[in-house]
Amino acid sequence: MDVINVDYDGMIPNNVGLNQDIRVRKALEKWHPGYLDWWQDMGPEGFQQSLVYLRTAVSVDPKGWAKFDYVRMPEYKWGILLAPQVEDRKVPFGIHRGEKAWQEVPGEHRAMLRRLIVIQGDTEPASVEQQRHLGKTAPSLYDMRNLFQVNVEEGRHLWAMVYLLQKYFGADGRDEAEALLQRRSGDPDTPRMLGAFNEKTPDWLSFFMFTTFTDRDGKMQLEALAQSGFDPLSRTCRFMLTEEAHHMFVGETGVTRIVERTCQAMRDAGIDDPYDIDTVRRLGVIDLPTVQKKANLHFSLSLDLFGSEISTNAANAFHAGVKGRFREERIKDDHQLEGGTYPVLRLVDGEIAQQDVPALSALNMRLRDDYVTDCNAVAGRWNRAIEAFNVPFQFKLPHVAFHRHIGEFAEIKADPDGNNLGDAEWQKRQGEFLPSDSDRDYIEGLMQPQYEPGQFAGWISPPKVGIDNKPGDFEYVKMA
Ligand code: BYC
Repeated sequence: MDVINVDYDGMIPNNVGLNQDIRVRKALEKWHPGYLDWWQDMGPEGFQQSLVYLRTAVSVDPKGWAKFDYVRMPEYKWGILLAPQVEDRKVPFGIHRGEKAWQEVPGEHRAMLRRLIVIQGDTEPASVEQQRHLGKTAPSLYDMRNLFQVNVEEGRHLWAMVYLLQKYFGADGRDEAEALLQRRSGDPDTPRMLGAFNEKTPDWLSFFMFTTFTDRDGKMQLEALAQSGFDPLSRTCRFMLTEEAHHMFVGETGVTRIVERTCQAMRDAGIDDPYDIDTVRRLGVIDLPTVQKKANLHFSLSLDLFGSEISTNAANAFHAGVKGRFREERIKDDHQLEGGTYPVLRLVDGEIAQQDVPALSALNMRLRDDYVTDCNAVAGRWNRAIEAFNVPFQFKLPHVAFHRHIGEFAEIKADPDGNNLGDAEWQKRQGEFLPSDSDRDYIEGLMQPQYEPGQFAGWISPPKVGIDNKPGDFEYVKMA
């Protein structure tokens, strides 16, 4: 078996030797039609017959893993790709630290591993479902192509988790793989598992915020799972991270382009005050305070995805060697955390206070802290784009207590600075911090499609470079 180049002979491209693994191949071939039905029902609405200039993974070699070509989405080659095996890999943390990494699921950690793989798997189709209407309002063919690229790759990430379930978890795994095709984002009876994946992605600013903040949670969770002592999970997540980078690029640069367009329009019209919202909106661009509100919403929803600050689940997963920390190998400690402490923000007598708690129970908080650092760097880059236009406005990520539904701060109603407002004050003022109905209506009104090659909707700037270095007027999507 060639672990670098992908076998394209069978129905399912893979570098895991599926042709020799008849049981798993048959199970996946049986799952495939249900997946395609799901894609037709819940994948991008319209455009299924359009030719989209997509990248497909053809290798797991970091130097040249993808090829670009026109593809109809239902014919995309969703494959199963694992990063190459690291010879003699050891469990990097927890009670089993230093033992040989597991090639099979250890019986005592089976339920925990299955739960983590199912949760990870559930988010992938959920995001496709959330984004399925957006093609109809794409601000350009370039953006439409990026949306569909993200969608097909999230579909591939579902395949990646389903492979693990089918290969390593027997009948339970098969049932879970089926259930992943049954749940639906936002459905009151059969919702997706995590909160943020049941929210709407109603417009393109939301899409860019989602790919900035929620895909970045994906990055952190995948990094933590890539450390796993269960080697197939580690290898799967390592390769998924390669694709995830583009999703975050789409999000961050999407917001940058919106911000630049707004600043440019303000400059051209001689408007200095970014808070003069009505005047800015008359230019047909998205005012910066509204962009901030969307950031507040998507950042806070994404913080919930880290679970509770103090978590026995997370402690157990680390202790067992199943889920590690962000860049575990770069951390200088005993990698077992039996004695240490970690500072956690908590709600103590109604006040937000920092407390040292056992490090093992604070792992969700720690991963979230690493995430917040990463997000602050993004906000810094957006601010530099604003500074280039001398517009007096700076984005600021809200306090971690703001608008939370999970963990220490779920009970309080804090403003973006972390002041507890109480219910009545929050009801009165939430429209200052989160998109209001009129903000949403305004943005929705802007969402008119622009399908001419090289043309962009008036509220967003063109990108600096094309995908795969294509010229500005490249036809990224050929409509059917
Ligand atoms: N919503 O100890 P706790 C991505 C539940 S995104 C609903 O606080 P734990 C992507 C929890 O299940 C990354 N329920 O938390 C991005 C538990 O319930 P049970 C996806 C929640 O377990 C964009 C209870 O509360 N991957 O890839 O330490 C596009 C107490 O749990 C939530 C992963 O998340 C919530 N937000 O941590 C596409 C990695 N939070 O079981 C894709 C796998 C907690 O007691 N998952 N609960 O009934 C995990 O590592 C952990 O399960 C979590 C939660 C981080 C999610």
